[in-house]
Amino acid sequence: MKNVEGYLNNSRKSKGALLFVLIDSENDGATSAHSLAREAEKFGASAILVGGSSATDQMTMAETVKKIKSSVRIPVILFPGNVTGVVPGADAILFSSLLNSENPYFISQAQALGAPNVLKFGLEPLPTAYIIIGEGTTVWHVGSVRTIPFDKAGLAAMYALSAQFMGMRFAYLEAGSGAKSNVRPEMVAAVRKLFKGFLIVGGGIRDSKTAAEIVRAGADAIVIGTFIEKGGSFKTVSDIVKTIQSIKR
Ligand code: 1GP
Repeated sequence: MKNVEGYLNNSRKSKGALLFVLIDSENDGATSAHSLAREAEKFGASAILVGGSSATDQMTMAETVKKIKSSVRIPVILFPGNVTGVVPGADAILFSSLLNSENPYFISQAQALGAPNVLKFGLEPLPTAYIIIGEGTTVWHVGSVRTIPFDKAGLAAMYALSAQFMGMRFAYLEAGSGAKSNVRPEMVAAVRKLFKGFLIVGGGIRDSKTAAEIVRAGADAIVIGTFIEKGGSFKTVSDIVKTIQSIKR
């Protein structure tokens, strides 16, 4: 797909808030990654994200992306945790800077190392401010994160405003895969006030009530990974899609 950014912005306008399904390329669950992706599309997901902070096997990732790409029509977007997450065959990449990392590697160095392959593989870069909330998750550990507590909405909003000023067109508020708590709606609302771009929220979302609160607070898309990977019902996924698409901003 050409112009994934245009597709996402148009879908946001025409459908309401969107669901992205995250598939870990090293998913070893009972259902294959491409079958999960196909189901996700059937039940209303608008994009498939492939990646994860501990997915480091580039060959498996490339193979998984290829299979998913041939199984769905919605865009396949890489969600890299490191340079190893840059592989051919996807439509686009969340070209992210982990703004609240204490390690410059995750803010700009991995990006410099990964950029030539983004160009070489013809991936559409979606400039994304990646902001991790809370602590104790894998992404928090791997990304050397300077913790933003769940109740410090103002801190997240400061980072989001800086992303706005730096020209990033996407921001991703991340509680971490399998997080016990999701990002609170109050924080989403504080970020929404200042960030004008496409706002993605993920981590620990498993039901339509939570998804609805986050969307009402201003998210353009929510991300669900663990719930689906662990065999959560697609009926719930379908309810989530219907609920978030019915919320008008
Ligand atoms: C993780 O935000 C995503 O990067 C999805 O989180 O796996 O908790 O749904 P979950």
